[in-house]
Amino acid sequence: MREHAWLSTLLAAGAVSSPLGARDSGIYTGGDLSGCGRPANISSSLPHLVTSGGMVRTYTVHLPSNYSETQQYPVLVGYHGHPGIGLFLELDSRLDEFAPDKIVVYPNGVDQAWAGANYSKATVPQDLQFTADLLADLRTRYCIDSARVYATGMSNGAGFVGALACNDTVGGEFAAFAPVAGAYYTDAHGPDDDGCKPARDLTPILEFHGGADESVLSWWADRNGCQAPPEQQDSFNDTVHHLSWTCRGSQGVLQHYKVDPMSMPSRGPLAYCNLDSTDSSCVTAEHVWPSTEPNFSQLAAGDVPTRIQASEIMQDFFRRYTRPAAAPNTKGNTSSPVARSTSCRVRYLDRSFLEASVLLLSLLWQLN
Ligand SMILES: *[C@@H]1O[C@H](CO)[C@@H](O)[C@H](O)[C@H]1NC(C)=O
Ligand SMILES: *[C@@H]1O[C@H](CO)[C@@H](O)[C@H](O)[C@H]1NC(C)=O
Ligand SMILES: *[C@@H]1O[C@H](CO)[C@@H](O)[C@H](O)[C@H]1NC(C)=O
Ligand SMILES: *[C@@H]1O[C@H](CO)[C@@H](O)[C@H](O)[C@H]1NC(C)=O
Ligand SMILES: *[C@@H]1O[C@H](CO)[C@@H](O)[C@H](O)[C@H]1NC(C)=O
Ligand SMILES: *[C@@H]1O[C@H](CO)[C@@H](O)[C@H](O)[C@H]1NC(C)=O
Ligand SMILES: CC(=O)N[C@H]1CO[C@H](CO)[C@@H](O)[C@@H]1O
Repeated sequence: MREHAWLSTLLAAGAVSSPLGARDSGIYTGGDLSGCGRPANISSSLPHLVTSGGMVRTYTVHLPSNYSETQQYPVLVGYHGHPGIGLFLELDSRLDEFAPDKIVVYPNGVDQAWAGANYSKATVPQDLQFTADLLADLRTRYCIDSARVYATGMSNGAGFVGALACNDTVGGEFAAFAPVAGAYYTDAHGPDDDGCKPARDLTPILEFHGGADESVLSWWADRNGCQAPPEQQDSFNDTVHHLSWTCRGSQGVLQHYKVDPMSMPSRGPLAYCNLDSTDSSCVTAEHVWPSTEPNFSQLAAGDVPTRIQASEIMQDFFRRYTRPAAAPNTKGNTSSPVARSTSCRVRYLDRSFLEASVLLLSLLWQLN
């Protein structure tokens, strides 16, 4: 298609600017632009199928409501928790509503899990490769700003976001990471472990947790060359703690929101806590997606809403980061391109069938 090649050339030359503003010369402008100029069906939420590592993998996509194939959009990939599917994270986090400017992607793990845990069916290299294949597939379908690709995830999915942040090839495709209530199975051996090879000297990470083991954070502080101690702000009557590190001269590259865990409130899990409430049973969030309205992960955990809205806070964090062009990394060579699976074939499934099954699954999941 000549028209499309012409558009790609224009975009590559920067003649058509990103909807989010101009770029600095030090910013990554590579990435496949073949999806630019290709009209997309905005109302379709059909899952995309990608063959990766010999398996057929799936992901769903939410386009901005005013998506235009001549503009490049940032991407947010959200990894669900276990047991779960992308739709659960979508319902729980409402990321596409909190990130209306981004193409929001919900991939599905193998057997409702992401790699790293002892129950995971896929291996870490398989799920990393799936992420690489997913991004490659996405770039051929939609007009992507490859300098603004972000990752978030919940619990087991957040643990996998940690594995991504530790990867110097496909991990390097991401500008920033925001894991929520992560179970970090793969990053478990300290800051100098060979298994963690971040793509760049600075890895922007915003992490949310109730009462987590904070060693992984201190390792990232070490890897990012952050100053100790971090700045700490306590709010909501000292129940929400925000830690922010300055790393290699850059403020807030590593941030942490800790919402104090509380015992199960006597009023029961369905109670709705008013944000202005002074009732201390209204602060919780051990292993949930922090949101100010009750959501599924909170209900499932017998929890109540939190004072903070993770889906919103992470957008402000992502907005600050763009993938740098070069990777002045002392730890590894990041200039090598991300490999794609050799057999990358894509198909569609019938939407109504899938949606019905997914709805049924989500109902079963809630009853669990
Ligand atoms: C777009 O997707 C919707 C929902 O899947 C479908 O009903 C509609 O026919 C599609 N439109 C086009 C032009 O493909
Ligand atoms: C598209 O929608 C987003 C989110 O609502 C808005 O911020 C942006 O300005 C819109 N862009 C255009 C070109 O209308
Ligand atoms: C998986 O690991 C958890 C601890 O993280 C442990 O409690 C559980 O027994 C393990 N399960 C298997 C099947 O190894
Ligand atoms: C990073 O992920 C790729 C898969 O895209 C894999 O081939 C490579 O071994 C991983 N690197 C590390 C350090 O884990
Ligand atoms: C703050 O916490 C203290 C101690 O738990 C409690 O006495 C006080 O009422 C709380 N104040 C507000 C505004 O929640
Ligand atoms: C980094 O990788 C690229 C592509 O594989 C290679 O051309 C280059 O020589 C490597 N650089 C270093 C410093 O190893
Ligand atoms: C972020 C957020 O508030 N998410 C949702 C949690 O789930 C409930 C039930 O669907 C929604 O009402 C919330 O908006």
